[in-house]
Amino acid sequence: MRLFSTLTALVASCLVSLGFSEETRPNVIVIMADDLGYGDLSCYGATAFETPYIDQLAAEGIRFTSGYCSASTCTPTRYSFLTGTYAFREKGTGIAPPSSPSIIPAGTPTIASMLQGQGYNTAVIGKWHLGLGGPEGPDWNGDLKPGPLEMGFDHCFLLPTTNDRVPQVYVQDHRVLNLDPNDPLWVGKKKPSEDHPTGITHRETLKMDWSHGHNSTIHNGISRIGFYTGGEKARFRDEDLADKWVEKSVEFMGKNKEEPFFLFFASHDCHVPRIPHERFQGATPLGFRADSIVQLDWCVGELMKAADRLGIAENTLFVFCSDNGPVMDDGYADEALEKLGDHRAGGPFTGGKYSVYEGGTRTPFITRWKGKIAPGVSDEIVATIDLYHSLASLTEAELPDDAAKDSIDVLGALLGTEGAEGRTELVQQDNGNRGNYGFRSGDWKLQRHDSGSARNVVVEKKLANTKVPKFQLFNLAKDPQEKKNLAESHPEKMEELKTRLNEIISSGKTR
Ligand code: NG6
Ligand code: CA
Repeated sequence: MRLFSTLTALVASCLVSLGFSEETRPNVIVIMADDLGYGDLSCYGATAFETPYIDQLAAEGIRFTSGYCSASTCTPTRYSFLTGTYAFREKGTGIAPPSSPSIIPAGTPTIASMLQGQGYNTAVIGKWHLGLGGPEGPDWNGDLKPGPLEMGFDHCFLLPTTNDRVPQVYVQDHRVLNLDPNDPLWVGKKKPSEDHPTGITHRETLKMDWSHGHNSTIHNGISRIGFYTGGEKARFRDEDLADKWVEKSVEFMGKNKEEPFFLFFASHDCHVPRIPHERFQGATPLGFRADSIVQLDWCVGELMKAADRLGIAENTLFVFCSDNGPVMDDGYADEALEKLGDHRAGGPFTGGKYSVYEGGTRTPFITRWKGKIAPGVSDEIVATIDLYHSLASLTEAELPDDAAKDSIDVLGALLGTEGAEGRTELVQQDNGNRGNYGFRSGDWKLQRHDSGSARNVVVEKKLANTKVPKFQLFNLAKDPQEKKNLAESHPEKMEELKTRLNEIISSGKTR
């Protein structure tokens, strides 16, 4: 009898712990697109091409109309997503150069280390662009430390910077993959020899011409930012990146299907140089930019299918987001502008990449957790920076006082819990070194342009700086395009938001 009741208790406790595991320790896959705008998916209104898999994800989950990334360039958004702290609080968090040291110091608490502490197996696969190595920068032929493994990831498989920057090699955990020690990799800022071919000296050999910058070392017929030599066997083809991210991710999911895992799937689509795999080239009438979005959609589909196949779809929370808004000509002549037609990559919003207008940071944002999240559309304000605190809340992790300084627990909004609210306010930034801010408070939006100009205000044009007043005030409910500056007609609102933004910047913390 005693044995029986002990057994019953054991079975019951197993069931409880199974329930616990499913409720509070789902697998988490964060898919971050690169330079994808609010209007770039058919579920967000695009009609010039289709994104059926992401549309399916949205239809089975929640599609947010006020989902944001923290910045309108890549490095500060990724910094804030991982650390839960606004990037403008830390110097050196702007767009990272090819040989940048690790921007996040080893041992910094991150969303990955928090989940690791909760028993998750963690991996980042895809674009990193947060620097590697100590103050001297990356030791490309040695151990690339610190990097993701020193800030909470058990495993990484990376494009070290962004693919328009050298070098075109994969980094697996601490090493450049397939590097032949007899052919060391050299990366530098200056031309290594007089006869080193560049986008300037060998322009006629390029398979895609550059339009600004991007005219240094040539690899795979494309000239890049920065110089490098060697590492021939380690180099990849741009066309194969997306396939590789999927292959490595599906492998990671399969290996870890019995334990909870956290996968940060950092796609490079649709950043320049836009070189989708041959099978996606011409998939749309819009050129390689939209073809790359179709390729991204395929990747998302492969991850969804893998989750189904592995039987983990009901125990996996998918989050789909972007790292900044759209841009057309970002340095290569890929006809993104010429073939754009009526497509509006920023959706109804003004501005895109590099800008603090809504188009710079208001981007696609989708959550799906089959059987847990009731499908729908949400107008709650949520941001990539909030995933840290929200997932800590989900997995019942304690946040150290000095970590995740600006991450707000919006778990209820992310899961669509009845009555749950998102953020009440959010700071948007551009690249961090220009000192331009957007500040959304409810339906109000303050723009503060310390630099005196706004970049790329109309995303359908070539990049340019437009002079704007230092402060502008808009009512997003009535004027989502931020066209009617209410600074003069609403001086009190203006002062209130200016004061609050100052307070947020100087207080060092909003959590
Ligand atoms: C800019 C590059 C742009 C892009 C961007 C970073 C030039 C002229 N422009 O400096 O092409 O690489 O940096 O993009 O070099 S991000 O999405 O990774 O932030
Ligand atoms: Ca980006």
